Amino acid sequence: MSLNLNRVTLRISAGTPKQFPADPLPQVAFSGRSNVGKSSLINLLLGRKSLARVSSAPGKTITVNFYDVDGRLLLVDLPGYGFAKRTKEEQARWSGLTDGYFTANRNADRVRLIVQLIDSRVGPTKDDEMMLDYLTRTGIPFLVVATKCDKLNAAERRNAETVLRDHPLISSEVPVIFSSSQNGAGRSEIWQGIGRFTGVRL
Ligand SMILES: Nc1nc2c(ncn2[C@@H]2O[C@H](COP(=O)(O)OP(=O)(O)O)[C@@H](O)[C@H]2O)c(=O)[nH]1
Ligand SMILES: [Mg+2]
Repeated sequence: MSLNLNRVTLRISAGTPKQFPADPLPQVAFSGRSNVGKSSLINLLLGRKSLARVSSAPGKTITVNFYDVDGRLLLVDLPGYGFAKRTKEEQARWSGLTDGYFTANRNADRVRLIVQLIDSRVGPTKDDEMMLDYLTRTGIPFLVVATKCDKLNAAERRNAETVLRDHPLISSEVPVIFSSSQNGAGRSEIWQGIGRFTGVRL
């Protein structure tokens, strides 16, 4: 049976790793800088306008949001990073949740794929590079999604492709997909990647 995208719910907005769901569904997590377009991408993938909150005040909420897709898959919105105005306390909360997700998670073996978002206009920031390095060390497969590609002209797009493709922390087997939540670019390729790494039939 193919995935029914009319059956999507926010399972939990977890403020501590203890609240992470314990059930054995495969998980796909979305990681990226605050404001990179994570919530917009999740909405695009799920065909919803505002299931995941799209914020104009980035970095305000530090939670891990689990979306149950048709009882067969969890899409996980990780808290954004690179938010300059965070206090030490907020930064510690971010680390606790992120480390908790990748290591202390009872279901760490259910994490099948990380979708690492990078703003296509900006390219990898120092924080993105730290995350790419961290992801590489977890050994969990990841793909790179270059967001907001609707804002690039053809020359900028070619340049962004080269920068990402040639980046030392993005090896040649890592897919790089350009996306736009405005015009839907990348949606089917990202779903294909999710299907391939989770074994879930789309
Ligand atoms: N032009 C354009 N803007 C986008 C795109 N994706 C997100 N945005 C805008 O970027 C801002 C941050 O998006 P959001 O999804 O909340 O980012 P998050 O903090 O990573 O979850 C919002 O103003 C969005 O409308 C995109 O593909 N194209
Ligand atoms: Mg968000």
